[in-house]
Amino acid sequence: MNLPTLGLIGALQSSPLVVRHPSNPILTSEQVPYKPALVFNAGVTKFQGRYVMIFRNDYGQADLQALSPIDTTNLGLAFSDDGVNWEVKPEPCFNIKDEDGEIIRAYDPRLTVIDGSCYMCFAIDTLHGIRGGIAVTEDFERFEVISMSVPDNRNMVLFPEKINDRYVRLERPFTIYSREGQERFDIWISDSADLKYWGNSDLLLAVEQVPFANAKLGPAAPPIKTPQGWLTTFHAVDIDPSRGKNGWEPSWKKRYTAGIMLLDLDNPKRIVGLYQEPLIAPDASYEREGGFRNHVVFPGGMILEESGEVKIYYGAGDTYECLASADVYDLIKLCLKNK
Ligand code: BMA
Repeated sequence: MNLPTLGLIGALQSSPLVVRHPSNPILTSEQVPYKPALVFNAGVTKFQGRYVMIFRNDYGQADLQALSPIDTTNLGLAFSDDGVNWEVKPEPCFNIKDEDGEIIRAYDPRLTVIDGSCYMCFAIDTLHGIRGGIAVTEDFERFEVISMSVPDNRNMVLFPEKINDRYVRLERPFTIYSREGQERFDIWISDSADLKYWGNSDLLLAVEQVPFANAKLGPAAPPIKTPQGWLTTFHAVDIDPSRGKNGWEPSWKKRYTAGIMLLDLDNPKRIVGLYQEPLIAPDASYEREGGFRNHVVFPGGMILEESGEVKIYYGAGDTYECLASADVYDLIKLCLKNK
């Protein structure tokens, strides 16, 4: 059987059930006390009574007014009492050891609290490929790296508790040769007894199953538990060759949207429902224009509040960190809409 050819996607809009925060962007480079920076793609969770954020902070000769290279990346640390107003710590966190000079940078963190410890999944560019890592911290000063995948893999997220006595993660390997050199990347699911050795891997969601993608998918924020299932976002990418210049780069033909799906509580390899349209499409001004890469929304954190509000944190245009909210039952209804 051959995979279908995927066509152009056309105009997309966010669901009206998602409300962007009026203070967006909620974190920008101006709030960061170190290098000139792009601030985006943060992992966010609640830990020991406070909101904590680890954000990606690209820097170099970066200048929002000019087309200039971004040399490298820090992971910045910020805390908040309300999830909206953030205090950035004076120094970046997570300076990963690099005894053999292999590591280029760590980026796109995702945070999950399991049994009272905070786990961070991250992507890491190395001289020999892109790897997905998992580290654990109690204080955001010391991190212990517990697991590193083989290349190429990234966008790992952990479920917040064991399921049938196994830790579970979503991940996104990059299968270039078998996909005829195209970016046709899917979401996979694996489990582990100890968070270090991963296996029982299966395809969870293929790009052909998502009507608003024609290129690649990836896990977005770590899943949250609801009575109806694990609610989880993913990013979906479509390419349109006519897009041309679209941000700082000479040519950027991709659009990143956020989708949402519900996975079975006992068997998260089963998709209970998938909303057939994007949950968030890049339609706010700060997602569409003026950024490093325009038309990008990239969620990395999702928090379920006691009120039923779901806070969704996302990078916008690879330049800012933003926040949108929705009601948890509205999100579940979207996932179950065509059932
Ligand atoms: C992906 C990753 C993300 C980034 C996105 C859009 O491949 O690099 O960090 O936000 O592209 O540029």
